[in-house]
Amino acid sequence: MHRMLLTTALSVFALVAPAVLAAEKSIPIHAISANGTGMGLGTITAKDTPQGLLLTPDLKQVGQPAGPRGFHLHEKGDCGAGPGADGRPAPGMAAGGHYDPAKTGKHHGPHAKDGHKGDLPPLVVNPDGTATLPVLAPQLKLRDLTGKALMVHAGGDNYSDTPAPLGGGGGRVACGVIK
Ligand SMILES: [Cu+2]
Repeated sequence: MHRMLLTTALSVFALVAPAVLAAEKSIPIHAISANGTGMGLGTITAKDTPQGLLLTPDLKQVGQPAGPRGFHLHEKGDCGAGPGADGRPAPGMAAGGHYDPAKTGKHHGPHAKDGHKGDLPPLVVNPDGTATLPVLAPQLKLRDLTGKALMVHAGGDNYSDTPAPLGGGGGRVACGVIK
């Protein structure tokens, strides 16, 4: 009898567990510097919805300024430092560029079909340094995230390569590797 119950419980678990595990991902986010990955800032939870990928931040101490920050899916799952524009180590450069499977080379934002697939809506930092406002990425699915990195930039994002490349967000300040 016990054995039957256990077998039943195990088969129910086997059926349900993969669906539960696949339904969302909690991605740990860290401050980054030219020395590599630093303090943990919290998590961003990613979940598929009928409208697209929902990313819900639960972050603290993201730093100033408050307001919208450039936020993207970068192509490599590595938040380490790498050569910056001047060749010296710069934060988060090991994550590579924005996820761009179609090789468009264009930064046009989360709704455009002719640009980086990894362009996300901006991450809003509250005046107290927390970030809690969810964003929706209509062209991404949870499975697109595996093996890449979420990146938060120092400045905003105008969804254009002008006047500055890649939305003008500049340096990389926080990052999370997606397993
Ligand atoms: Cu970026």
